[in-house]
Amino acid sequence: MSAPKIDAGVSLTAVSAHTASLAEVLEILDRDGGVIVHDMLSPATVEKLRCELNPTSEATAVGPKVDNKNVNYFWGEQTKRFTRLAQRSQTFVDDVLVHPTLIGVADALLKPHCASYWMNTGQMMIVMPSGAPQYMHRDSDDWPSMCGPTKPVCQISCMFALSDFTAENGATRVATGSHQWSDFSRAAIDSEITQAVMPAGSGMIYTGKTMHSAGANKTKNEPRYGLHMSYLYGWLTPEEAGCLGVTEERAKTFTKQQQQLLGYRCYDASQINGGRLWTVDYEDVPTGLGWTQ
Ligand SMILES: O=C(O)CCC(=O)C(=O)O
Repeated sequence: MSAPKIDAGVSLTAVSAHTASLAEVLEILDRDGGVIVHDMLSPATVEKLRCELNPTSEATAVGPKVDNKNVNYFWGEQTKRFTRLAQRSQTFVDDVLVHPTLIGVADALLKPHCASYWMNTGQMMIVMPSGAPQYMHRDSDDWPSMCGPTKPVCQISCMFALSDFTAENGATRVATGSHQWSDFSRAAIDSEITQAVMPAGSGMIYTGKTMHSAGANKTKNEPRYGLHMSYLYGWLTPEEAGCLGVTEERAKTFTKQQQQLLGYRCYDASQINGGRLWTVDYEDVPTGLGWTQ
């Protein structure tokens, strides 16, 4: 099935995880730089994630965490953020980290350039009432020499809605088509920006080259619960030190794929004429650490 035949424009196209093929998702992503996929998570899964992460959501303070004005503004003075989701939520490990739609997209777009990819970060982004809009950016700006009009996509992201995302409560803003601009130094103008308005359980999948930001939360009492999940080439340094955020004891219970994504496996490019990275005593991580199982 091919993507709905609408002209590429400002608005994001939405499809259903129940009916959309991977080819359709990839076609829209390639055209617009972002695609909303409804029902990626069931209501029960959203509820479990919210419950498992709630103690940390409650305990996390809003706003600045470092002594740098720009970083604090970027993170959001009224935004609660925390990572280590694989340590804090089994549902994250089972239903988000290895979500089949995301793995399908990451396999298609990242695997041609790496032997394996890993988690860039899994991050709660809770924009609290009166939160200001974040400035527009590209996630791949973190690796400047990898972010430009002619560069391949080195990162794939998804913003999951764990509460309804509305225009008022800070739904992610997206400059559709910005992944294909010939000039990455130019700013987006208002008429080029839309918002990922979507019900809880949906995800907005976007590339590291797509300009976007958190929207303003203009409500008085409605936090916007977003869960960001992203993947990165296995030979680039991720934003989050995934394996340091999860105890070895817990990581041993995960599947090989989950371990790989969290940095509990080495990056092995020996089959494609590359080397082995992220080893322990020259061994794959579990062997080097002396795991018996
Ligand atoms: O919260 C959002 O909607 C987007 C946040 C974001 O893009 C970021 O923090 O990098």
